[in-house]
Amino acid sequence: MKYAWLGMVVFIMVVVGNFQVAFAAETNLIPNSSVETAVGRLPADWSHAKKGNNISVFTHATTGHTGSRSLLIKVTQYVAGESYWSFAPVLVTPGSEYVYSEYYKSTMATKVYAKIVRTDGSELIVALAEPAPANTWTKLSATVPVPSNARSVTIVHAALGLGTLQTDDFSLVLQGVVDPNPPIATSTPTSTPPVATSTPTSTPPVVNGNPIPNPSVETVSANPALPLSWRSIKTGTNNAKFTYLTSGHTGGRSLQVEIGRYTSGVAYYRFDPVPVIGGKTYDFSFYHKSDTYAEIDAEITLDTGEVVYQYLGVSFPSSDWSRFAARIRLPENAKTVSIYSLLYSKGKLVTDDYALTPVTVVPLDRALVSLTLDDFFNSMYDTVFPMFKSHDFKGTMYLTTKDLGAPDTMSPEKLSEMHDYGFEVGAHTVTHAHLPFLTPAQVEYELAQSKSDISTFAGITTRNFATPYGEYNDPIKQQIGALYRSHRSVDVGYNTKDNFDILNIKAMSATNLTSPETVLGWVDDAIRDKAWLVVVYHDIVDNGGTWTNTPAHMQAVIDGLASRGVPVVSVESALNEVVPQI
Ligand SMILES: [Ca+2]
Ligand SMILES: [Zn+2]
Repeated sequence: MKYAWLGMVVFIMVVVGNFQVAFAAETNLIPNSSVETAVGRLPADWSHAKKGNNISVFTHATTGHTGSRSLLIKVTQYVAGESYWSFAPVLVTPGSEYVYSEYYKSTMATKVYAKIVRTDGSELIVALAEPAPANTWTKLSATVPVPSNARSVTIVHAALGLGTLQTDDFSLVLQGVVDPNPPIATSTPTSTPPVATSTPTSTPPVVNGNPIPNPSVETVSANPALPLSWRSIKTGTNNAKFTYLTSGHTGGRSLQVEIGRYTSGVAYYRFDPVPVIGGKTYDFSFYHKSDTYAEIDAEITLDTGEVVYQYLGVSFPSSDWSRFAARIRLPENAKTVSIYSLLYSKGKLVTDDYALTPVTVVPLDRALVSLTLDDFFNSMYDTVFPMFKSHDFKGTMYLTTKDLGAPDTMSPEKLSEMHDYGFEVGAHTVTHAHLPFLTPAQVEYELAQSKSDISTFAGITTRNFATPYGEYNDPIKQQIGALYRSHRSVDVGYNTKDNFDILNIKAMSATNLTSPETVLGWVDDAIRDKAWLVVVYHDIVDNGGTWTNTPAHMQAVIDGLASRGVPVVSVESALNEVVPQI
């Protein structure tokens, strides 16, 4: 739903010289190469994989470059890692060279590499390309050097950020047999630097331990249209306008990016990269006013000179100043970082008061886990309740109240039975609205009416709230705070003493691709760090969509929690334990 692509891509070219073309066999080795053949919900001979902290949805799509099927990856939350489809590895001629090609469309940074398994079973990764995003079917070709000890190969086109990647019509054809003593493959990184409208002349001093230069943009550079140590950047086709405003969140200056016509690309201000400590966790924040979404990304330069990007989240529209905050764990060999908020649609974004500070995680007295269930489903009573009861676990349901009392849904008696047992009932608006787009009065209605709906329906008083889609801003947080004890967002993370915000409880969201092992991995992280883990679930059914999990998944998570002996409590109970520690 929300994504952008990065205009700057570092291309790595693997060059192998001096090969000798022996045979030009035309056989395409890739099985089911146009992915037209399906086995159930999956393409025959293909599998998908997800690594790292992201939520990726894999689909055997019913449109294609040719034929009527293709492979689709949609990344809906991204912190780190990659996701990809790959064909079952094929045997290759050792000491040879193949040509790989495919058609793709993508809206995010991606990379293509060969995974070669050697005769001794070890694996070799060969980078092939970092193709630019493309909104129409685009052909990609790369040469795949196959060493003399190779046995099999598969090719991976990996999604590396928020957005979609669609691929089709794959081909892998033997090109020739390489000279038995080829020169060593060389990697030549060549970067395309963004176009800067000016180059700042000197670096202002560090303010209060915050390494971001000129963080409140009060110091003007030699170019009066830009603050010292900042640049404005625009990529793609749009009419982004950059304005160095003479008003601010603090002081008298701030930065405005405005796009009136938008086809593609991004627009943003960025501060000159600052030195950081590799492997360290930092908190990043800034203040913004905006009428649309902006994506926050970190650009990290490693000691190898390589540049990597990390997604930090989305800032939601806010007519008043609102604070965006995110936590970032840097790679071990990170050297410098710059972080920016990308405008990637029509709209206006004003920012000010940037801060980056090293984090020391301060543990709670003990780990806690809260399983929360959003929206309103019969499975809450029919499926989840018995599982919780068998281990005396308690949880929290955040109900969207327009569905309360609909035919064939949970009765007031059943809801009361869960509540009497200790299942917390929280609110989740009346209509599941995108709150940042509503007027304060409309927000007030969604907050207050859902509370009174639950009271009317089952006589239950709600104390805690979760925003639909996790969309909020500071004024909405204040409105929530006036009516509720807490707000659960879907900002990714765990809750510890150092980052605890009762009006922004961080959470980990489960989709139908989240395995019980992944959830229990989050639990183990929370136990290790003595953190409060909040997991977001929706409907618990078999054969559901993205935002569902199976009863078997839930049972495995419950069993895993029971065997770990970690307390599984409602949000309200967790707050009762955590708040006095803060
Ligand atoms: Ca300022
Ligand atoms: Zn919801």
